Amino acid sequence: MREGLTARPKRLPAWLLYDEAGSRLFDAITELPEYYLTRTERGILSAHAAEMMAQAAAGARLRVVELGAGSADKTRLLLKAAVERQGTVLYEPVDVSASALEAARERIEREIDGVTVTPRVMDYTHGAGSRLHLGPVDCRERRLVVYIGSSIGNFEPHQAAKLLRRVRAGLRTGDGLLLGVDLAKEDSILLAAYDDAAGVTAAFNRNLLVRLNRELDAEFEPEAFAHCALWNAERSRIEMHLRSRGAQRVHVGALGLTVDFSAGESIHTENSYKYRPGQAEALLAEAGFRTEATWTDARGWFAVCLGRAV
Ligand code: AVI
Repeated sequence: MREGLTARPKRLPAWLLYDEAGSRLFDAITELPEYYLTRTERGILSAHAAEMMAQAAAGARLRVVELGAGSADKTRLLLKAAVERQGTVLYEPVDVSASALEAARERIEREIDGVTVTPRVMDYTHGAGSRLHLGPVDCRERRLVVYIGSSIGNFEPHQAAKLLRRVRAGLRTGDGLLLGVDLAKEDSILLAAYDDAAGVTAAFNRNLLVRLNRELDAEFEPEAFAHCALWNAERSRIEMHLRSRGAQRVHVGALGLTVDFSAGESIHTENSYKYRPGQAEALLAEAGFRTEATWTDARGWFAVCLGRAV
């Protein structure tokens, strides 16, 4: 935090957005009319789940791992398709939140017969080592890692490549990766999705300051910062910032730090990369996956790619 608040321009890591209140606000974002991502991806999964599972299985039994599973809402479509194909399926959701995993386990086992859930509490983004430890797998099974929701878009391109290489290193040749990416599109659609009329995304962004006040004894006045979403066309990303409405000085007690803001100065809080045609496939190739299929919606706003570990 000290590094980010004393940097020029100022920045804070996006993971800070997801405390309990932030996670609730993010869930609310996924339901907003402007936030097309969740419903578009759900539409793609719902239309193609059976085909996705058949292609990923390639004649074997599948075991499904999900990174950043959260409530695993959309994944249920895939699990249902897997159960229809092979009768039963083992589902291994990975998330940092034990409570979210437990809720997902309870709901999935109650609602879908044939799914056994074995949750893993793990921070897959910061794990030590060069490979993701996914545990042993039956030699007659193939693993399918599901990484959907455009979460990969919140990583810088080099970090995204590194993460997928770690995933690949944890898999065997022939295993699969199902990756959901948001695609570049008209600015007005992107900007509305990250600056909604009801102000939910603004509250989500400002909640980061509320968290710093609580956890680091900081004295931010959240309303003294404006939520700002920008489209950076050159880098193909939406940026979220908190822009100081005026000149102000903020004390951060736990750091013994005083931070000065000039009017209009901002803290960069998140990037959300939007992929151009062929970029997701290139990222997969760089990480050791051959793209076998890419499914999109009719408007071409979102894509789900199936990569095969080679
Ligand atoms: C979690 N992630 C995919 C969201 C996104 O769209 O980049 C986070 C988010 N930030 C603002 N709105 C949603």
